[in-house]
Amino acid sequence: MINSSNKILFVILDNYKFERLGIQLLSSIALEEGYERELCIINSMPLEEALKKAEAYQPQIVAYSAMTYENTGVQQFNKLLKQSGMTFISIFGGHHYTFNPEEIIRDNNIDALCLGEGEVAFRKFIQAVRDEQEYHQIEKLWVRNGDGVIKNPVGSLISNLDIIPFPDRNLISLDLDKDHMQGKSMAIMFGRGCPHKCSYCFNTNYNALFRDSRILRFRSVNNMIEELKHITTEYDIEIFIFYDDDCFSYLPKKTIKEFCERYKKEIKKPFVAQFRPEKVNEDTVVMLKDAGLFLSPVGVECGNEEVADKVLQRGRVTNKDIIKAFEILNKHSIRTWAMNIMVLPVEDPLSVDLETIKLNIKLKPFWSQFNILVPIPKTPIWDYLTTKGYIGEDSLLSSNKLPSGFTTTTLNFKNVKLASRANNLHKFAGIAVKFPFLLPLVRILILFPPNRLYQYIFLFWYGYWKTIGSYNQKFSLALFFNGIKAIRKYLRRY
Ligand code: B12
Ligand code: SF4
Repeated sequence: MINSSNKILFVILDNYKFERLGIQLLSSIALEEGYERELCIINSMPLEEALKKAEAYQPQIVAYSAMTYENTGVQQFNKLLKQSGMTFISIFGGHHYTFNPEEIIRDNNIDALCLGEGEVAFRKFIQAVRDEQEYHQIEKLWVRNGDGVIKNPVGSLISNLDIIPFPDRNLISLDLDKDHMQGKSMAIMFGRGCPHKCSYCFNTNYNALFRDSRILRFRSVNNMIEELKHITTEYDIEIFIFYDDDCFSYLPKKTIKEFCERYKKEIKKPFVAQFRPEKVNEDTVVMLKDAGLFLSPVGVECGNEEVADKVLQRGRVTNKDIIKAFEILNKHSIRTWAMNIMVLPVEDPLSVDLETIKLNIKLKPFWSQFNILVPIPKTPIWDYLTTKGYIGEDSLLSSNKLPSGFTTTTLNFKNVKLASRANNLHKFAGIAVKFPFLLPLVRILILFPPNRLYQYIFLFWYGYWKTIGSYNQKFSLALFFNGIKAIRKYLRRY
């Protein structure tokens, strides 16, 4: 017997001091449908306390959202809640469940899971639960039914994004002064979907799953401005961050112009937006800069064109395109943030990484971020890695450990020495781009075994740029100690 408390508990493993627009949107829908709602962030407290918090709330529905490497944690939490004798319906959603439903639904503690965008399905689901109706025949949901599972079709993507309510930004309480890494900022999205097929990204398979839908979709300028205004009246915000992978790369110029004119008049806040390098064009940059664009992350990824094309499947983008993109952005004094992937599955990852660093030096970016490749199951690169023997079929998932793009590679390289040096190089890559004269010294430092000192150097450098460096946040002792605490927690966990 399920309780009828009309309460939904949203559960995530961590929020990494960022917003999570997915559940924030679902939370708005819950409120619209007359539910009370609460959030539990499992890793923000001892497990016992998190379980007690959930039990005390007595939810009718527990809604979990997770990325692949968070799934073990939330699945385990749900199992413990079910074992405690609480009566609730559990529903899971997010990219991991979209791509792995067969494996996930084997867990009897999971009552339903959602494939793809949740807004419509979740609304129908909670309406049915509230009204004590059947909830087994809803598009996008796989629902447990006695001993069996009803697998409804995935349906299509939402074509009109303006029908989606604004995210419930009170769900995740972000202390905008202390807790937020990039100052008083909030995330927002202009659109959804990406037409590219990078091998390490979810989009290739996502787009195949929804091949009959329009992939690239945008909200109207009116709808965007309305939400931005709503945020600025409700919160003390200094910066907006567009989460979109590449919205201004694909929005028609006319729409960008209309948006910039209104943003400049009605919102007037600095903002961050990212680009695909080959899509950076000067007219657009000028309009955006005038409206408030001050920082642009751009995917550089790999300096070796052949590896970028064959292994990362970056599409038609050359080093020449990348150099041109940075020239334009630098010329207009936009802070450029080059994003790169290191320790790639090639015979000599060290040489490729050195090529990437050298390309970055040419770009003169404001700062360069380097991540070690974290492979995601059900992406093209995952298949490549298993076929070529870089990973076992489910070795990373069964290890119950979060692989990290900041520490060491999870891949098995034939030449262990080269891989270890590439791991070391990653720790100094950002510094070498900013101070190229240090590159010869770095080449010597990487010959030593990987160690904690190198790791700390990386995390301090990364932490600096992620907070004070790029976003111009004011330095404070609270921020500094918060940072140290985060680094210690991070190193303990991995
Ligand atoms: C912003 C972002 C982040 C932020 C915030 C995380 C977050 N989840 O919001 C930060 C920077 C923290 C982050 C970190 C990482 N990220 Co990230 N991130 C994104 C990004 C660009 C946008 C997420 C977003 O807000 N989307 C918009 C919202 C509306 O969509 P959504 O969250 O998917 O939610 C919808 C549905 O999935 C569904 N849904 C979601 N939850 C639920 C729950 C229920 C109950 C239901 C019914 C439905 C449902 O309904 C929602 C509304 O339609 C996505 C790519 C993308 N375009 O989605 C990658 C993405 C989620 N990240 C990804 C990865 C891999 C990572 C990292 C592991 C990267 C790394 N190498 O370190 C780290 C993980 C953290 C860590 N361990 O360090 C992958 C996840 C793939 C997977 N299989 O899980 C994605 C898909 C990108 C990719 N490379 O393919 N990320
Ligand atoms: S361009 Fe970005 S979002 Fe698009 S497929 Fe490549 S990595 Fe994914």
